[in-house]
Amino acid sequence: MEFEKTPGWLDWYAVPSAPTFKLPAGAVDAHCHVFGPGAEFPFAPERKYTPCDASKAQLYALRDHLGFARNVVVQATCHGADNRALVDALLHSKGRARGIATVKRSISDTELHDMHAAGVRGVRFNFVKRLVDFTPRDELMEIAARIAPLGWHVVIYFEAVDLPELWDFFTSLPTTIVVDHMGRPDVGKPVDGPEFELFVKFMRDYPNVWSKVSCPERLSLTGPKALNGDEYDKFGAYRDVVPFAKRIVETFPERVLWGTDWPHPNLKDHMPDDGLLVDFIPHIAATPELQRKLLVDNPMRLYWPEER
Ligand code: 0GY
Repeated sequence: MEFEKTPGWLDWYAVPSAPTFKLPAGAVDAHCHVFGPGAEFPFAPERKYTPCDASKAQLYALRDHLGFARNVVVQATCHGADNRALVDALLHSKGRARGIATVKRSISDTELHDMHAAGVRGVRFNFVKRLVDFTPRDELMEIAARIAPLGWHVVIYFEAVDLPELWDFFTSLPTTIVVDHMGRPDVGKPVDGPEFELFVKFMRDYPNVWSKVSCPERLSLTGPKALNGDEYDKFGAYRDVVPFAKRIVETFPERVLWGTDWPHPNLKDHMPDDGLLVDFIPHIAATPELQRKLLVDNPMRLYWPEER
């Protein structure tokens, strides 16, 4: 099937720089996606955007280029609850990728077990209104109860302003919870202001809550430009996100994950250089110990516990 990209779509960056920061051995890119290819794995009819293709081979080439050892591939909303592209990527990873799926309550136990065998370890509940239609809470709770016995967890994606309304639902989930991109803080607000404090309280009061400290390119208001105005300067990019991510890494070092978010869906003003994103890591995890927890120990504990 031929698909036409959403007008204004930004394609992923084909020639990322080699990072200056050397990732620790065994590092995991714990948030990335595959898109199609659409001709092989058609995008879902209910999708809110149509992306460019981004195949498993291209994802694994990026993994090797940047120096990662493993990936956690997260079902993108453009594939709805059709997890075939995700499962195919996992099955061709030689055990070096795990997955987060999107499922409906109609999923059978056999399908869940087949996905587990392929490497799926969780489901994603998405509350970002521009990406998905509303799913009733009772359906999500039923899914959470079905996946809990498999040892899976729930990944949640929401925006900071919606946390108060979602609080009761999130805090009643029975599994480990992984929050995408720190719950999308508004980094124009103070890092110790009420909005981000509520997110910190969420992690502090609920030890089953983890966070990805990813996506500076999505959260930043100052963008990739350095203070001196140089585009893609390795020392100035996305500086307004640093205090937020650093605070989470330093307060909850055992419960943080990091990912590239390749191929970066729905960015509007620039496409990041993935090498530059890797060079951002030491700004938010300043010591080798914090870096090892963020990039190796934590994702291994969650996604490959049998190998530790
Ligand atoms: C991300 C962010 C976005 C999109 C999706 O599944 C998706 O479509 O997650 C977004 O548009 O903010 O983490 O990939």
